Amino acid sequence: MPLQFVSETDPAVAGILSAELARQRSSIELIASENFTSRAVMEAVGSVLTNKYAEGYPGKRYYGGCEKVDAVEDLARSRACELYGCAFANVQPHSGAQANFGAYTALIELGDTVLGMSLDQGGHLTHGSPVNFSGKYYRFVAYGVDPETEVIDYDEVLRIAKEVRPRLVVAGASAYPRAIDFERMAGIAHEVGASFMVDMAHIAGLVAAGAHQSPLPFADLVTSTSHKTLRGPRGGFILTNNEELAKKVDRAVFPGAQGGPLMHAIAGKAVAFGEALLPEYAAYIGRVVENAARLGQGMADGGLRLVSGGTDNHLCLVDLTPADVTGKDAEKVLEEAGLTVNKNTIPNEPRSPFVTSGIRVGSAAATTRGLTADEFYQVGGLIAAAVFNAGDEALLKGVAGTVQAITERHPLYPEMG
Ligand code: DSN
Repeated sequence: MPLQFVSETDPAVAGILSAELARQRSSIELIASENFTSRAVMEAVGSVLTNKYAEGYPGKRYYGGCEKVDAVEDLARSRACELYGCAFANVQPHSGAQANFGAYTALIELGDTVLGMSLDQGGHLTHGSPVNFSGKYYRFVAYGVDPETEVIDYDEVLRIAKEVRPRLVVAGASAYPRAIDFERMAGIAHEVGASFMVDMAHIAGLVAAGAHQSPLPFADLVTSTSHKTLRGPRGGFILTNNEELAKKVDRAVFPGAQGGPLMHAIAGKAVAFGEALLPEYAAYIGRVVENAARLGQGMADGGLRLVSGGTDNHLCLVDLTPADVTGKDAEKVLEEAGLTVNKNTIPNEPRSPFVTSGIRVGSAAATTRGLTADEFYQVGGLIAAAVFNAGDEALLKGVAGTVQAITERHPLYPEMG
């Protein structure tokens, strides 16, 4: 469907929207935190619910006229609970960062000690980075990965936990290609008398489909985004089985951290949770995991090194050292060839986060688009060829041509015109 209204009233914005659709269509999206939502999710997000104020929760609002948005928030909450097998859900956080803000507020006091994975070893900004509220309001102590194996060393996490006696242990990552043993992490937290929280944002789709151990049986609170592997609209949510904590979470999100919820986004979350409950979704996630492995194999066969030697989930972290190119330069070269990735630090990173020695690539979005396992392997080879030959214009032109042919085989949102 073409842009019917905005192209009439605001050609400047319409032009940008059309150009972004063209960009998404003409490139292979490999940013591990992105995906392509269904048109149904987009319809919900672009609906009349954007007009409604609904501070509060279903049945307890500060505004009139909320019965319809109550119904959609109830639907989103109950579907989230069904999907993840838990008792309580708060679907109001505007983002993953807001979800983590709410979870910390519910679990701990300002200044408390928290153990979280360091950003430069695969963690997240909101897990204690000094430039983020988490690092400013709480005393975060970091764990990382073993320098040799590049996977989490749980004995080391326990050692640090015993030393610093945190009030809270946080598990979850944004650039970690391996499965995380949530049961083990919970055991560490409990051994030192700490609460345990999991930020499952990256792997929320894998957990929903049973392709990764669920954190729900082990964590006091689980936070997530809805737009990564889960394939919903942009936004966050918080899950728990603990009724007392659920009440604290509700107060922490509203009025603690946010005002009016984004009811159009909550409607989009309801649609996405409903889609993730279907058998087709589990099949999709199965392909995401297989395709990430094939993508990794293609890059490794092309001479690149995969951090930790491979992947168990939807992403690979790639050490570019063998190609003697920085993450920053690789991101640019690959973008020019139609392959969208992000530069990323690798464990024991010698360069700054603005330069880096690695890239992070994920399979969720291109799997939605329909790329096959063989095409993912081929794309892995193209990445390696491009970064090893970053100055070879003719070769890069060839890579761009192959990328274009793949994108043409898998039209994106063809009905959008
Ligand atoms: N910035 C997101 C990512 O790319 O992983 C996490 O919030």
